[in-house]
Amino acid sequence: MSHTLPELPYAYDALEPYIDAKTMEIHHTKHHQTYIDKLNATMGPYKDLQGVNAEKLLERLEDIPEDIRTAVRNHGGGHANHSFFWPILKMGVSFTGPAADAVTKRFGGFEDFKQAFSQAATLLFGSGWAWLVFDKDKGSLEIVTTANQDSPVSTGKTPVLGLDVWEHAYYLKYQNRRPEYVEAFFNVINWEKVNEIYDAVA
Ligand code: MN3
Repeated sequence: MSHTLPELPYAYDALEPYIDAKTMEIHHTKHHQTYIDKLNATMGPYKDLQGVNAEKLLERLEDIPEDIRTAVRNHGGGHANHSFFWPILKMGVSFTGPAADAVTKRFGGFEDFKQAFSQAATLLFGSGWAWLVFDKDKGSLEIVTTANQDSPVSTGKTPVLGLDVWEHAYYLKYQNRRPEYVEAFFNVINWEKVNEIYDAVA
């Protein structure tokens, strides 16, 4: 079983004007596809690992053979992170439901959460992701960032919401203005999907 590109649950222009259609198309068909192609090439000689989904591989990176561990971390991470990202985007979903309640309880309200998350996403140096995760050890929601395509699941944290802040995610429309892209993201968060994810992990 090889890894395949998941279909987007919406059209490329569905997030306009916040995230433009061209960026979505290139991001999905080129960037995400490339992570998948490289992950499949990496897994080629490892028949017993070929049927394992990317998140499961990332949850136990220490058990992955050393000669492919970095490739699994990068390309498996790229596949898992983008697969997580697409469904949590949608236009016009209101901040309500169990995840919203938990966010309000943890951070003091939507605006406080937005500020804390935006700061993390904006200050992250270089390429990576900002995340809202459920930390099972602490039993609470936390904001974390990861470098490159590292996944929170590799450190035992479960993503509830995530934002790709690689330049490829925003450069066509926003060029170097990452803070504007981060601001725009808050208009296209699919809180219905985030509620589903939160209910399954918390
Ligand atoms: Mn990306």
